[in-house]
Amino acid sequence: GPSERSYVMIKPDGVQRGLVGEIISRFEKKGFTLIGLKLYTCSSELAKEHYKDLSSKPFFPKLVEYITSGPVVCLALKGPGVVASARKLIGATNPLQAEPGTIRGDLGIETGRNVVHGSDSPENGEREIALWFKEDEVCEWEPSMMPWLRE
Ligand code: YYY
Ligand code: MG
Repeated sequence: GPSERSYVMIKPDGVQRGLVGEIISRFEKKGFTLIGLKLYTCSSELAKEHYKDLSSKPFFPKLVEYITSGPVVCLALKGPGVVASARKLIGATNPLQAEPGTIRGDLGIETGRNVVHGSDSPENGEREIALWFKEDEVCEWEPSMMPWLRE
C-alpha cells in the first residue's frame, strides 16, 4: 500500500569505510521518503532478534558478531513498493553476484561484509522499524517535492 515501509541499515563495514553518505544518497535520490535516521551500536540481543529467522544457520554467530562490531546507520523509508525497490537498489546477498549499479555490486565483495540490509517483506519492514526505532524517532512527513515524484 501507499504507506509501505522498509527498514534499511548500513552495516558496520559501510560505516567504517566511510560509505554512509554514498549509500543514503542512493535511497534519497530514488525518491522514497526518509522517515527515520540514526547512528546506533546495537546489543547482541537486538541483533539476534533482528536476524531470528537465521538463528539455526552456521553463520549466525559470526553475523551477530559483525552487526554488533561497531555503529550502524538505521534508516526507515516509506512509499509504495519501497520494500522490493530497496532490495533492488541493494542487490543480491553475495556482492560477487550482485549486479553493477547496486550498492552491494558496486561496493562489496563478500557475503559476510555486504554493507547494507533491507527488509524482505512489508511485514518485516514494520517488525524491524519497531525493533530498531523508538516511536518518537520515526518522523512522518510529506515532502513538498512529492508532486514532482508522483503523478
Ligand atoms: O536479506 P539478505 O541480507 O540479502 O540475506 P539473508 O539471507 O536475509 O541473510 C542475512 C545476512 O546474513 C546476509 O546479508 C549476510 C549473512 N549471510 C552470511 O553471512 N552467509 C550466508 N551464507 C548467508 C547470509
Ligand atoms: Mg534478509
